[in-house]
Amino acid sequence: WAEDGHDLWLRYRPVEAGAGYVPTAIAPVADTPTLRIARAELERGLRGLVGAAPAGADRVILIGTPASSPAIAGLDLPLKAAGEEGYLIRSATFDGRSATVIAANRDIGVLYGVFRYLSLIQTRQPVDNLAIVSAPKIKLRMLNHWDNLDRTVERGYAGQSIWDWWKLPDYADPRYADYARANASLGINGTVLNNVNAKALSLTGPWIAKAGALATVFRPYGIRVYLSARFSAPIEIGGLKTADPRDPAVRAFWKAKADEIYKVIPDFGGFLVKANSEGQPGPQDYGATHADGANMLADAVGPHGGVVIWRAFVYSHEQPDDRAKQGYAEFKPFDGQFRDNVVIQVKNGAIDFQPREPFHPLFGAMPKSNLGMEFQITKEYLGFATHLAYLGPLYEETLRADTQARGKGSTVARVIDGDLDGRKLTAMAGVANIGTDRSWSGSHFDQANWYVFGRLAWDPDASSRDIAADWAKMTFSPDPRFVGPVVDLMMGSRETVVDYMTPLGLHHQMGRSHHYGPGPWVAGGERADWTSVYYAMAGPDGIGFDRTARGSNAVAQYAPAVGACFADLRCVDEKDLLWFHHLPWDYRLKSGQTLWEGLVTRYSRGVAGVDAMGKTWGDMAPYVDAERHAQVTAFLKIQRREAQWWRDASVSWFQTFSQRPLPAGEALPP
Ligand code: GCW
Repeated sequence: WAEDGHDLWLRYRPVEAGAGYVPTAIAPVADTPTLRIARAELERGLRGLVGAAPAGADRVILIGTPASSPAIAGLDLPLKAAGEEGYLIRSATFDGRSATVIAANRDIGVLYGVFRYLSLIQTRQPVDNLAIVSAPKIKLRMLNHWDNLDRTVERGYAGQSIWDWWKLPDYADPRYADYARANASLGINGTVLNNVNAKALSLTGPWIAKAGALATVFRPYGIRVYLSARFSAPIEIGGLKTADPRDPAVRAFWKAKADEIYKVIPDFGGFLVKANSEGQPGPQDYGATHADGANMLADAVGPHGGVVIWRAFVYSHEQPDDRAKQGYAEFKPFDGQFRDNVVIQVKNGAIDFQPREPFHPLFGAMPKSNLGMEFQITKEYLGFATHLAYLGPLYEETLRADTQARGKGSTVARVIDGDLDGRKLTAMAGVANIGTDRSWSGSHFDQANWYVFGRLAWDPDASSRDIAADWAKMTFSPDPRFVGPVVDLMMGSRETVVDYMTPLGLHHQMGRSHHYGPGPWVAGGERADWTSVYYAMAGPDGIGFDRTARGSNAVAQYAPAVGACFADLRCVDEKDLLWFHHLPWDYRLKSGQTLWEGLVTRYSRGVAGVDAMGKTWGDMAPYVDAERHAQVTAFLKIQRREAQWWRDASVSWFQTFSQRPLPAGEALPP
């Protein structure tokens, strides 16, 4: 069949002869919606990987919960560690046959366990002597779709929205179940259907019914539906004159709206809100606070078990201060004032999903609030769908960063999994890269970013390299001659993009508003603080944004030891140099090069990095079907050309300020 990528990492192609796996029978499974799906998945996977079990097969798999399976109840398994969503996989003997048991406290854990078991075979690990227990460390593992009601997708590069609103609720496209299945294979358990730049229309009856139809498809896969809420909805669809969260009529509107939604979607997850940011309405329009706004909505959904996810991505051009400081400045003072069912969703960095950002200063700074992580899976600032950039290392870098909020070892991962401050309601969201594209994500390698996001949401301490290896084996080939080079390629790919776009801590140098390609010269306009020139601060004297005490003092928003390090040229990592410092062109880097030379060298290194990826990929032809191999090859050519474009444009532009010659061996086109 067509290798168009639609199967994602769930391809289940036959294992090589002699790999040592044998056909296995599946013991009878209780008939519940989720267990039916789990059984079908197991059957599909096993049949594809190792073939159908012959009658009387001497190996058997038992799946279920103690409540649904007397056999499993009889095994008296230590299921406590599996929690509400986790699972246990054990090799055992049952009725004299050798058996594998996949057990959980709830049906959804069984489904997750089935996917895990199949992945063991997909990645060619032994399955004879298993003793696995796994439970998610984060409670809400969610995708955020920036999908509009007209099916365009903000910052989407993979076609239209997969939500076919026009035909909903009457027709449920089979893609919805495929989508739920893929997400369940990663343990993702929530999805926000519509863009955070929300329309009030999405909260009207007909649209609630459409969301309800999707929720019905997703439910047996353990996925809850959420909606982005427009803060001014009480005016737009409620006939009110205000959306002031302190106004009783406004509060009543939201309570009634929540009741209406829960009638249709009894397990509705809750609201995601972007308020008072980039022109969106919010409580500050009425002199009220983020806490007032979030708590009002929390009170509306709380009685139904819902949550409010309130974004900390706030900034406005009317605020003259460094944009990087605004989120912290607006939220930190309200620590402890948000309801228990509110999550403050914080982007990984303080500006906006750049190829590299230091971790957001809010992590560790609000111990009395639920702080969730927001990563971007779609590559708004990293070359859209064609540039190959595996984001695992980006996510991992943020998760492992040490906030030092409670001394050394206070990693961002421990903030968001609740461990550091004993928080129970924990969350990690990824802005989806999913669309109607045949390969779902716009390119084959962009599937890896969806995959690694899901895996890290389950376990934020997992290794992005291990995850890349699993993905590469499942998606392409488990042949070590493929996996070794391709995992190395993936692991280096994001740094390569950093090199040719924004080396040494530069940021936001992309073209205006579309964010594709170089635009370091972008300046002025209504919002000077949104532009490249403002972020690079290049001039005859040097380059970089001074966030030390001499400049915007953004470093003061971090724990003292962390801020002191960022501010200190002897301590700050050169990867973040120009994020925190404005330095002369002749400043000496650790390598002994001047800053100017080091910049140029890094841009060139980025171009060379794409060349190297192209070579490696070329060598992989024997291990990959021609169809997918050709697409990746073509996209790498685009990336090579555009890396050069980035380098040449950036070096030319900055040379007008540095007024220095290029280092030996470097040249620009005439
Ligand atoms: O990354 C920026 C994008 C906007 C986006 C905004 C946000 C949804 O350029 O398109 O709007 O951030 O996260 O709210």
